[in-house]
Amino acid sequence: MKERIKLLLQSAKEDIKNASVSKELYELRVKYLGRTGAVTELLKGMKDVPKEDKPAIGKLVNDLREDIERAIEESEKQVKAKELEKRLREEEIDVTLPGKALKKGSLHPVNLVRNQLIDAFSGLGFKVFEGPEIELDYYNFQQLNIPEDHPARDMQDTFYITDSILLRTQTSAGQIRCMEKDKPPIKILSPGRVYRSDYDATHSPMFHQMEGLVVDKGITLCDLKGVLEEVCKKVFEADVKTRLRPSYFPFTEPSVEIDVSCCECGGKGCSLCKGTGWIEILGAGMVNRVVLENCDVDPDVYSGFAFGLGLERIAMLKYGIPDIRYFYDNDIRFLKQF
Ligand code: FA5
Repeated sequence: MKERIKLLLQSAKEDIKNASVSKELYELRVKYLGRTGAVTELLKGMKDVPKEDKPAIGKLVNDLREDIERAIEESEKQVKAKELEKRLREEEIDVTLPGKALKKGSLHPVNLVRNQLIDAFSGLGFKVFEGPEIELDYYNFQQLNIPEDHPARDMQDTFYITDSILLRTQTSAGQIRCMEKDKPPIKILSPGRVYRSDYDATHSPMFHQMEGLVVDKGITLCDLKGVLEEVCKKVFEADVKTRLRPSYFPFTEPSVEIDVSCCECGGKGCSLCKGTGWIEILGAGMVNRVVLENCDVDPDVYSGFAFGLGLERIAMLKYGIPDIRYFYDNDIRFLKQF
């Protein structure tokens, strides 16, 4: 037994001396001191040791265990110190190297145009007034002089939540909400998302509009033309002209479509303006007397103009984007150009 103990201590010390990483030391601890380890096996053999030798042999086995334990601990200290040193050397950080640049986002082109328009209109005294996207048929159609079964509804088919609640088709609903809340003078802009069952290169089921409404004494179509011409010059960053063409909206009378002179060719005619020199950008008109009356505003005292433009349409013109669907694809190559 004494011989076995001696040999075991020798072999353990040899093994521990050769171990160079913590993992090997852990494995040696299991090999010698674990539940099925060599020292434990030795202890099991104690039952065969003569009774009178048991105290002495028992002490030797205990000493053996303590010696191996101590040897492993000492070796562990050294190995760990070496490992730490190696890691620090390998993971050394050169603080003088340039850092990795963070990728910065940019504003979506629709938001860019929205902000530019708000900026330009704010300079003329307009305040932002936002209405809800889930809207009552009452505000989106009825109060705008579009009763049930009116043919103008066909142009703006939308997504209905119930018979009387829908996803708004136009920010014009905000006109009514604003006039219900405030009395003239009114000068507001109402930007936001609107929905229609449309889908092609220039029409999307969800898009953005910006409504403008001015109601006061003595407002005329000339005010509308002047305001829009001023804003278009700022937003298109060019000396664009505007022209009014007759149109029809149930909530304005007279109604007009507004064209700007083509910012690509300066009005000479090109592929963008389809050779006409003009590009349509919005619908507008003088607020219909019926709409003013619906909102308890006396049409014999007050008059107003309103307009509604598509933000995607303006962004497409300004940045030369050929398909509205690019706005919603979230393709980083497209978005990072703005
Ligand atoms: C209207 O929505 C009226 N509410 C505008 C208005 C306001 C007239 C106030 C008079 C007074 P219209 O349906 O033409 O009008 O839409 C206005 C603009 O929204 C269009 O010129 C176009 O730029 C944009 N637009 C319309 N449908 C879509 C669509 N499906 N996708 C993207 N843009 C669209």
